[in-house]
Amino acid sequence: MSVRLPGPLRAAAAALLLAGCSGIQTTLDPAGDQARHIDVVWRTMLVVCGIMYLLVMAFLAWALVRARRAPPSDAPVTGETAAEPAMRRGLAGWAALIASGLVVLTTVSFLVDRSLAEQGPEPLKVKVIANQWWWYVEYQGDLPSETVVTANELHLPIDRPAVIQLTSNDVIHSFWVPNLAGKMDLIPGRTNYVAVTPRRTGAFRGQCAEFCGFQHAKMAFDVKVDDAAGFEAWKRRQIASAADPAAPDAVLGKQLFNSKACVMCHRVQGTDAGGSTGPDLTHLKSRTHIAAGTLPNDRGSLQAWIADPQSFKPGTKMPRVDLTAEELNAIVAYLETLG
Ligand code: HEC
Ligand SMILES: [Cu+2]
Repeated sequence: MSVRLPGPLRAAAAALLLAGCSGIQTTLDPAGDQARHIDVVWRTMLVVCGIMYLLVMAFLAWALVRARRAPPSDAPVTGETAAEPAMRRGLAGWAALIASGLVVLTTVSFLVDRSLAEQGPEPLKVKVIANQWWWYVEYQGDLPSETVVTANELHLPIDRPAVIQLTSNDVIHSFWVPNLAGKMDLIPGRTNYVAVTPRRTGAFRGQCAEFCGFQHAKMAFDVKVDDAAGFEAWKRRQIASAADPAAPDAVLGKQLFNSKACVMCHRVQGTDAGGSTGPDLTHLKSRTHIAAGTLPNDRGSLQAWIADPQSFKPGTKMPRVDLTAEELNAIVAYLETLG
């Protein structure tokens, strides 16, 4: 459903409506079916309400001009004046116009609401569990050994419907990738679903859209839409266990990681680390950001984050673990091998 305008008018409308509206976190640059449908509602509302507004303003201006022109009269009004039948017709027309505007808005939002609830055939299933303040992401495989677990990053293949199953471990959060779909709450003890069918490859940004505590603003995630082959390749890499480090400092780092508190909260598949209160780190380096979009995933940020997580994300559930500079260096050298 899209409005077709003649060429030049289209270009003007596009310039007006879209100037500066493209981006990786905006509803105005849809990259999937659901976001495109929501965009139709938005544009319909803008056009219908815009026309109504202009009409009201035009009549108001007309009435003001007429009132000034009319000769002052003190004579009491009795009976029906000559203008009244015309006014009655005008009012009826106005009421009909408002009613049809509302009917258009209701119909469009009803149809779009229905389309948002539809799940495509054989959708890809992804499980997302919200935590204060990060996202657990899981792709179930046919076998338990094919299950992919990651964090703060969602990978989707283009043109394939996906259903994202949403729940929460603590408070209510809201899952929102504006370029792909609308918001959906993640509620403890309840499972919600959101359907997304990406139609454009690229990187997008999601954000928790429900105030969930101190670090609500630092609860973002990356969304990567890839072609089918790229997605499968990513999945295969994620299924693999972490490779054993070879460099001496990384070997030491692995030992330290597994003997310090890190091991209680983080999982590294294929090692003794099996904690689940924090993000899975098996393929940490394959991700773009750490701490839910808070810092870029580079050596310096990892070092700074582990040295003092609270200074980047006050209140975060990752405590400061006492480490010497050498220990910190070794642990980061180990984490850098988790590709
Ligand atoms: C009490 C549990 C706990 C301990 C102990 C802990 N962490 Fe964490 N860690 C977390 C949580 C929770 C997060 C998510 C923080 C956030 O984004 O708010 C996290 C995030 C991280 C991240 C960023 C991961 C990502 O993908 O965003 C790294 C790297 C990390 N921790 C490494 C370590 C290392 C190394 C140690 C040991 C020195 C350690 N953690 C100790 C709970 C813990
Ligand atoms: Cu949240």
